[in-house]
Amino acid sequence: MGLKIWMNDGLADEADAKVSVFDHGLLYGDGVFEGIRVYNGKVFEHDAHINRLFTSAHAIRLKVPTDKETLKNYVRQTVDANNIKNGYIRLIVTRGVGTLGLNPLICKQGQLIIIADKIQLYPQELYENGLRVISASTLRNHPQSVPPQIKSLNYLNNILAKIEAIDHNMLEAIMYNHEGFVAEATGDNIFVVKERKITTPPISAGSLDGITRKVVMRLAKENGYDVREANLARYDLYDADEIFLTGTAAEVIGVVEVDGRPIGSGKPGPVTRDLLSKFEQYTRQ
Ligand code: PXG
Repeated sequence: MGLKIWMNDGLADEADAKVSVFDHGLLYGDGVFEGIRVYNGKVFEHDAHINRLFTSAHAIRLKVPTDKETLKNYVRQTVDANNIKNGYIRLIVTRGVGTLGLNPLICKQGQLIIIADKIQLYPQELYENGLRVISASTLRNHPQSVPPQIKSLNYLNNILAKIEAIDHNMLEAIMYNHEGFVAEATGDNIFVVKERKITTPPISAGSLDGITRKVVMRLAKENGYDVREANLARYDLYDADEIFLTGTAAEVIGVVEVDGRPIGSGKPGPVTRDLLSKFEQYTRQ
């Protein structure tokens, strides 16, 4: 028995959930997506994800083929149809069927796909011992090229950096912008802790406006931490007491080595562990 997949205006069996080879999502990576968690049967930060999808679509002049409330309803129906209590939702809007030319305006109707499935998590051991990462030589997309705030179906920028990580037997890489400042990891935002002050690069440094990032910043502030947005250089990573990443899949995970240099004690530090525990409490309440 396969999954039930939402295709445009109704549920389809996984075996029948197919897109055209002329879909510009496939031909050009022309489309947008979201990755969303389900915790205890509840869609986490549902409005924020729907809003970001619409904003991404707006930025590429793609019309989402439904309104926000209806889309939320489709998401819930897909979660229920697959009986997902704790899992992962992938929401995709492609440009739809067109011709072999680039012109997106020929595509008459965006293609909506919603997948609700189990989630592939990092092993628990990595939350206890932390991730080792490298600095990618691949720079984050220039904001005047493909703005990194757009969660587009074209992830080649991040994939090239991910390949560098894999080549070093690592799971993540840090991406820098064209000015040399830290942007984010390939699929997660980044935070640095120095003398208990928490810093994350501003979105203008070339990061996705992460929803986990926003929640973690709020939880940290509510718990008395000094949280700020500021540009970070590679040296600030080497000199950090702690580094952690945030994202829908990873939640909050410590980084214990950057480019062969141990960070802090070489284990996820107290602030990282505290914020992971606060985030878990918040999401599983
Ligand atoms: N930066 C990038 C480039 C991302 O793709 C984040 C930051 C974190 O954003 P959120 O809103 O999730 O806190 C992302 C999100 C996966 C996966 O399967 C990756 C993401 C989201 C969901 C699943 O690796 N990346």
